[in-house]
Amino acid sequence: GVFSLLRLAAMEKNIQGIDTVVNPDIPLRMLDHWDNCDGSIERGYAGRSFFFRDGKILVNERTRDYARLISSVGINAVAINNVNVDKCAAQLLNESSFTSLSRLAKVFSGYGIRLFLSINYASPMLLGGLDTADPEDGKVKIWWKKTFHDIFSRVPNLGGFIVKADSEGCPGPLSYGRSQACGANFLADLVKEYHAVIVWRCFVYNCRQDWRDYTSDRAKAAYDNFIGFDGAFRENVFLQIKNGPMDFQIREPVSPLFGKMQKTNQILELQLAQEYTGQQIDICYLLPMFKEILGFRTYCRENNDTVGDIIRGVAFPRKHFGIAAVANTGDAENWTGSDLAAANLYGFGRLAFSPDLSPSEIAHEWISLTLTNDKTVTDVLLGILLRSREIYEKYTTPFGIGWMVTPNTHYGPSVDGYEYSQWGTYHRADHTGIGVERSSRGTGFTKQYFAPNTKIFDTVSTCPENLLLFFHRVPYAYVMRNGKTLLQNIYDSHFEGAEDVKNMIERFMKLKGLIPNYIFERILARLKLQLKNAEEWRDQVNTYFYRKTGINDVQGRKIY
Ligand code: GCW
Repeated sequence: GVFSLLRLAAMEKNIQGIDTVVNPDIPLRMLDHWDNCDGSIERGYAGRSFFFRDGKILVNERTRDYARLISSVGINAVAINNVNVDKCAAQLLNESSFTSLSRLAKVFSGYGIRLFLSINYASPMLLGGLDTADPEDGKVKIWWKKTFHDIFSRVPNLGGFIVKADSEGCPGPLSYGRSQACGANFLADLVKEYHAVIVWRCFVYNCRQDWRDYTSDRAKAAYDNFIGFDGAFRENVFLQIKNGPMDFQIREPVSPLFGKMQKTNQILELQLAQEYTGQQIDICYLLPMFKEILGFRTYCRENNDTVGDIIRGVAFPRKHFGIAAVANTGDAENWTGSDLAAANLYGFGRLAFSPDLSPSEIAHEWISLTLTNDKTVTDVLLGILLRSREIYEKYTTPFGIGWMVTPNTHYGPSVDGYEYSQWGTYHRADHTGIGVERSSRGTGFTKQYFAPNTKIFDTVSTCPENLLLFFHRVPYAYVMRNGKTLLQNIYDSHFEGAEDVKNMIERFMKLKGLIPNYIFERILARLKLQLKNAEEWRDQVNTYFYRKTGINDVQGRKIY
């Protein structure tokens, strides 16, 4: 309440006689930090961790500032460590960590935030010296029971644990022939007496695929691995589902698990850390994307069937729903490295609390609270933020194709970077066309949706064009709705995207003297890097397709 009063005051709104009640629609509103205990951050673009340094947990002024910061925007749960839990981070379950964790948890609880930890499924082996982590093994059960007893009796305000199991090399129940439900329920039963929950991630897929294999489709994996267990999970298990079926690309369809899992607690997982969306160098205001995801109609019921309805608990009568995002913070002075990336952190919290707010209202609030109410600044920054996602998409991977990034780092173009790798993220471009056919005539991914969506996505003429190449293999000569061929649209999109970045910089220059100079310079420095990146994407992608097809740009622009 106080924070919202402060917000109104900062926005110079009339607060006389104010009498409002605002309740959060989504009960669990969580930030997931991918911080490692050595102080590094997986996919971190804003400096080092402020939770860990050299194997130690940090609790200091910044911890309090952080708690206040995120509480002010509506967050009520935080997981402080990476879901990839190495041996060092596994020690968070050890006695030696409890004093610091307890201090941290107390700071959080002062701001209404519950602490979560990511745990390694094989902890009984890593920490307890056992030779197995099989959930059906008696010794394993005794080990976890004691471990949970110890940590819950020493660390207050602990909400539960996140588990990345059987995913990208992380251990899990599958290694012992046990199901995902068995693995999750086993832990859930043991933490129940502490009123804690198990957040179980659905990012389970084969990361050792053979690129020659046209029969398997990574997009289908999460659904295939979990749909059979709907209703089989305990009341205190939440499944955490990434927004799309692949992995936080600039555009993906919504995961078909939403709507299909009707008897299971769910958390929608988003990514604020801009791993595939510009790495907090390129501007990419993500709220338009988040809003689209919440608004997606699943057709699981006649009405109230959107993802937003599901995670608000309106679509299905269940108590436990949530929204989580991979955090984009670090020890950078401005928290997010890029000043404008802070709008994503702010916006995620606001949207989680009040999903009906629009991306533009949220951006407006953020500009007022962070910088100024000056009209020129507001107009320029609103214009930049609100178009930034579309621009990033234009110069990188339009029409839903995704990937084409530099392997490992995931910044900058490498069209075939993942094409012959094991990760299952192929575009399969040749001289005639591009894309994976995921319709009912292809891998059958579209059949994971309810019928109206299957139909829409199945048919090239009704498939949204911004997802055309996600769902279909399309010849370059295919004529799109604007009357131009797919190839010409690919060329145009990249030329325009890079041009848009130039215009964005021009508009931004008007802010000199209107916002603090050090902030102006910090943003400008990143914008210049963004332009270089955009030009690199434009030239590499266009050259790639020109060389594959030998077909000229109709406007005769420079392609190499
Ligand atoms: O996209 C991938 C990232 C990994 C990450 C993984 C996940 C934490 O590249 O760095 O690991 O997703 O979500 O588990």
